[in-house]
Amino acid sequence: MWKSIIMCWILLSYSYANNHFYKGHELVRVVPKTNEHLQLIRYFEDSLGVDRWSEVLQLNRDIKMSLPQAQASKIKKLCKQYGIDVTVLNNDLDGLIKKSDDISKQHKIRTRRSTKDKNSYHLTDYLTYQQIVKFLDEQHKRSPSLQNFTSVFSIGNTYENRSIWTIRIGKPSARRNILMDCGIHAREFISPSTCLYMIDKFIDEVNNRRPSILSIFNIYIIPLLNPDGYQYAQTQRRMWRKNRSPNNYYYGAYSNCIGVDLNRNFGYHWMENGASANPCSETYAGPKPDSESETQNLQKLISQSSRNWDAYLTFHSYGQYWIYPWGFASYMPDDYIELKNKAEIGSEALKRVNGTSYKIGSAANLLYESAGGSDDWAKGVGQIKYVYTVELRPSDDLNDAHAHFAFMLPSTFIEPVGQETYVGVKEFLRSLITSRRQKSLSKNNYKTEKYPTKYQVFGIDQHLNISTRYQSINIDNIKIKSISSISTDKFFQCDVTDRTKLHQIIQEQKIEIIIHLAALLANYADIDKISHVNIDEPKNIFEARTMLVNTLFFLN
Ligand code: 0X9
Ligand code: ZN
Repeated sequence: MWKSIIMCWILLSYSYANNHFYKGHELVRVVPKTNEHLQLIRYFEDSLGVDRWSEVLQLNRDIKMSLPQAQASKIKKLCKQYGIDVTVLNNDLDGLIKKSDDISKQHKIRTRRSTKDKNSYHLTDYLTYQQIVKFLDEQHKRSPSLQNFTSVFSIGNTYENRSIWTIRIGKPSARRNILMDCGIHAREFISPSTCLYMIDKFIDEVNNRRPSILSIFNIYIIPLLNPDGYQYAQTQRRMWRKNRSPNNYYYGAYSNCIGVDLNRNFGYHWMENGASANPCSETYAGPKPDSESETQNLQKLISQSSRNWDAYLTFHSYGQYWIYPWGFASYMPDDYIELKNKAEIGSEALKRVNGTSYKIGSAANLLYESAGGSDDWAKGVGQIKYVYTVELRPSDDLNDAHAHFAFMLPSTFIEPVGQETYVGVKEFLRSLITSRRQKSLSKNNYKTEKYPTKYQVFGIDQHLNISTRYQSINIDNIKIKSISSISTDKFFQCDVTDRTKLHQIIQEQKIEIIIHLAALLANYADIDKISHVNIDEPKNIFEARTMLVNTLFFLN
């Protein structure tokens, strides 16, 4: 009795901690009609703490975003000023989180009553990190006589020192390897639960001595790549996306904001598109490519030369997309037809289970351009041929009955999503066996691009009253007098490899703020370290503003 009262109290206080933060956050829908609208939305994301929930960022498409309470009226005013209609879908994100939690709690009570099967606890609840560790151990021990079919190991630790556990399932003689990961983004709870579902089912196959796929492939599954972020999302902030590494020393400037978006941190065309240099942004790419231990650990596993990977699948949510590279730019990999065909095979099989439809396409074309994803790295650097990001349920079509749950799918969905995804993935794997093995990208095809040396150097913006530390780059501290106050005559062209010239310009023009690359060059002699290029002329005032605010540096 007392035990249950204490449990209830713990549960209640957890939900309180989680929900409290989102009180008054508004969930809105906008439809950008012009490129200027798109830029304005990017600016909201990068500089006003707006969290875009919709995968797609394209003209004339619905975009769902959550607005922090403090900025909501300002953002809505700007939208009005620039002719963007705003529909408020929900004026309290708290309420939405609570609704999903309530459904999950009911589900837990119902399933606990209806089943005595101890092994299915991963279907009733989104497990904690500790429970996932225990689950892997139990799965490994499930059939002692077949124990060499599985092994559990850590690929390394996270910033907060948690092990990133991995399970290998397959006949020891299997020569080909498949890699899957889940939970790169903390708040996408349906992703780790789907990996756990698949682990359970693959091990069932081993036990039933039906290991046809598993005699050809060793399947490596990392059910939770970002355990620090996940734990934080489960206990503190349900919408947390990044990892938990602090950004308190950022090339000489400080930020109190925590976390790097791991899916912007991978060092292939890093920061070229759709990623932020602002540590407070949800899509902060990190201080440099591959800076995060979670990123490095995954890369180490992929790069182990003894392993020959046929495919890499990374599971996210939401939107129901089966996506192939590239994300950094909208052109296609040479072999995209093969990637597309196999995605079709997988998603058609998936659909046959519960009728769930997936859209297929390249990340940049189907969603938006964004660089630094694990998928692009796995293909571009890791040389894996079949690489996919699978965005699980719900759909992002607002007409879909479950779309409103977004990242907060109640636990009632764990089983159907796991079931259909498992079938889709298995069919996809079968298709790899039947098709003739393609030669993977030869190492020589991988070109290391030469970094251009011409960059924009921004002049001082009289309208920015900026204090001396990065941590104060909070839009309210910056005190923008007018958003349209930056004009292009304040930009100076300069070859930043010419450091004497750079400093001369800086002194002559009294430049105090320069963009990322130039600042890096000012601080670092080693030019090879610089892989971030963002050399486009800002197309309009929003892009200029966003680039400026996101890439501020101060020369002392
Ligand atoms: O933006 C992302 O990282 C992924 N969507 S999510 O809503 N789960 O955050 C999509 C990644 C697609 N791949 C690349 N852009 N490389
Ligand atoms: Zn994601």
